[in-house]
Amino acid sequence: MKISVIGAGNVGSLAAMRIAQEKLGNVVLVDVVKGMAQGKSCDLEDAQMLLNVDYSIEGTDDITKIKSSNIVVVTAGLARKPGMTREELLLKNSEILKNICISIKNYAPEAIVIIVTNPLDLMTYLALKITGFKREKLFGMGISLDAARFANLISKELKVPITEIEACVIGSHGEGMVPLAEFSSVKGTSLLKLLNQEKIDELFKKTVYRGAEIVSLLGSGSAFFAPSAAIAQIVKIIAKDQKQVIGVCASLSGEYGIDDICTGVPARIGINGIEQIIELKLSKENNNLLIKAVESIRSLAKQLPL
Ligand code: A3D
Repeated sequence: MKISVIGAGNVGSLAAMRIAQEKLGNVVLVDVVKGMAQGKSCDLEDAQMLLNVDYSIEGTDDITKIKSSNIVVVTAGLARKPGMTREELLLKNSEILKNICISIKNYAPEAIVIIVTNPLDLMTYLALKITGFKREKLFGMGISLDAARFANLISKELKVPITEIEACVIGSHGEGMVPLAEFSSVKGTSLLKLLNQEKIDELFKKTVYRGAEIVSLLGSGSAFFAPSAAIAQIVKIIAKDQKQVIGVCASLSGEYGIDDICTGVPARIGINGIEQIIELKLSKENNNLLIKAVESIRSLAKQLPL
């Protein structure tokens, strides 16, 4: 299996490392900056003996090397600066993504594409429109990271191992995300039975602003350890055809009463990409929050260079 990662910055290079070390396929790491992807790939190759793992990784500044990839992950673009919202990245990253999508269409037309560049819901929508790929084959990573952040906060609050937690988040990868207490649980017991509403609301808020908290602590750049782990998880589900249900940013066609917009929903993923979008039975309140998030994505989508 050939897996290309476009963008060899913090998220892309760590994702490439995780994918290579898990032996999910032969990795090609691409960056527009001359020497960067090559340098990082040489460094990653050198780690093989120390880790006692054999893997294949090649770095390049030539995007045509993504030719015939089975999976392409797009992490190219600017990251958020302190105080900057993901939406402010919209115009700059739209231009970067547009050119990359044209290359993917030309050189890797059969690939399953995972978009990571922010603002995620809008970049996934733009990539679908530019490539013309089916929604099954092109979707975004974002909401599974948000669920992992929610799980971490639940684990710390209840002092239970993270492995006992199911956490569910839908909606936009941004301030319009909707953490769902009724679909989150510890060892099968609903979060609603374990925490009062005030505590749950506090965890929701912390989850929504977790990315911004990390951006402000780092001082420059945004999170990369958990995002790269979330990318590697999705790549693994596809490469191993695990048919696992996970949150992804997908184009909706009537599900949840929403049409022609991308946002985070649970989906069953396998070797061919999205196999099924799962429609959760949402409370009226959460349904309204989802619709509100989608309206905001739809209004920003008007600014996309389409
Ligand atoms: P950073 O470390 O700046 O890396 C971005 C890389 O993209 C740089 O090395 C650039 O040289 C490269 N690049 C720019 N244009 C091109 C191009 N045309 N072709 C190839 N490479 C190019 O940022 P990062 O790795 O921290 O973040 C990358 C993107 O992912 C940003 O848009 C972040 O906002 C986003 N991100 C999303 C999530 C989600 O959960 C969705 C999480 C973390 C970061």
